[in-house]
Amino acid sequence: DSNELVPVINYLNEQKTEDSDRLEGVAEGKNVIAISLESTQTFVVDNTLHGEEVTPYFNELKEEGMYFDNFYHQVKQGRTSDSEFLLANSMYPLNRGAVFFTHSGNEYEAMPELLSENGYFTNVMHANDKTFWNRNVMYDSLGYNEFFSKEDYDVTPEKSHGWGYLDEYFFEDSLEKMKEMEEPFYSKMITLTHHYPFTLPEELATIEQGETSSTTLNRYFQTIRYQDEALEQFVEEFKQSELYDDTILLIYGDHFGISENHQKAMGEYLGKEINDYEQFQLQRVPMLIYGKDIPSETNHTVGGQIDLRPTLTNLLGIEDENPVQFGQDLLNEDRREMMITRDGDFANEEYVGIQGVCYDRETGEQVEGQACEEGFQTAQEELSVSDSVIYGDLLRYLDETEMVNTDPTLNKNNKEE
Ligand code: GP9
Repeated sequence: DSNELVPVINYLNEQKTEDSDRLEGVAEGKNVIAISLESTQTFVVDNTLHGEEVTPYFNELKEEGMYFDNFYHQVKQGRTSDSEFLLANSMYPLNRGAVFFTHSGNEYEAMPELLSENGYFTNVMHANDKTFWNRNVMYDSLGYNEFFSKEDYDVTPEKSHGWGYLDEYFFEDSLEKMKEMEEPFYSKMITLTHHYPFTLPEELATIEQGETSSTTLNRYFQTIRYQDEALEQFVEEFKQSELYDDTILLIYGDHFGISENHQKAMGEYLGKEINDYEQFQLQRVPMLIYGKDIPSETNHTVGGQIDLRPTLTNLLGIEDENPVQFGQDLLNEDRREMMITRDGDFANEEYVGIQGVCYDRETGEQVEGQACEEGFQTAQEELSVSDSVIYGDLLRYLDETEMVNTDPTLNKNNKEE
């Protein structure tokens, strides 16, 4: 019943810090284009291969916007769909299976619904089959107004490779659709080409493959370069369009592309041994907010995908009354600086805690003693509180619970007096 939500809200209130108003409402009423970059990890950013930048365009673009360099993905088996879940709900995905499949029938108070209530036309653009990850079902539960899937794109064999529609055409068609959209809109675009096993037709490759002992990693460089060029074409055309003045971009990596099976090769590329600490740090994904009124800066706060929703609603100046959110605004200087993974590991300002072992976050040196104890405990508690919301479908009690909490005349104890 509705009482089950009370401990959740109490826990979240304990974690909460004062709201800050940094850049609050700076993008009020503006369109939002969220771009989910497939398998894109931070280790390629500002990095080179054969003396060439791997992602030259992103490297340049991030200097013009607000870039977050300690931002982690928090997905598990649901991969891209888990990252979508994190963005929409600011809750953790599940430890097993994909919540998009297992709990699509739950009630959510997701961001698309909130934005839609605030006058936005909310939609997802992804040129894959609409049933993949059960998206067609889950998107309704999350409150999206529309899903532009494969059938809405001009997908032909000539314009496809690997997983399907090539990013360059996907970006091109999507921008055309946005130019016609009613405003304000919130569009989430999900790229596809830079996906395992990272193959690319020879004529589309503009950088030589890597020379490590892993062909997967070697190919990764070519497909990420391809994605970078597709992004360039999109953003440059976007800048020339009328949308530019009234739109912000939120660009982020969805999850890792190179698994720990390729540690040896990754070590060869990065020139260091990939131990547990380095493997953890490899779970960082790029995150960039870009638009006319967004200042240029590199922000080092430790955060993750769970923080995207509160960050975005702050920029849009939208009052988000759903208290069941585990993330915190990345722009809030007093925020709890902590990122918890689905495995119960964590990073905070000082430490990284991995499977019971504690490291200094900056140096990677192992730290003896109890320094990470509290962090591990918080991680466990937080994951189980988040899980309780999903397993119990507790958001369906949200309205009731809030009434009980805020209206003293409805409070049982008061009534009895
Ligand atoms: C499929 C795409 C990739 O539609 O989102 O999913 P992934 O395998 O990365 O979860």
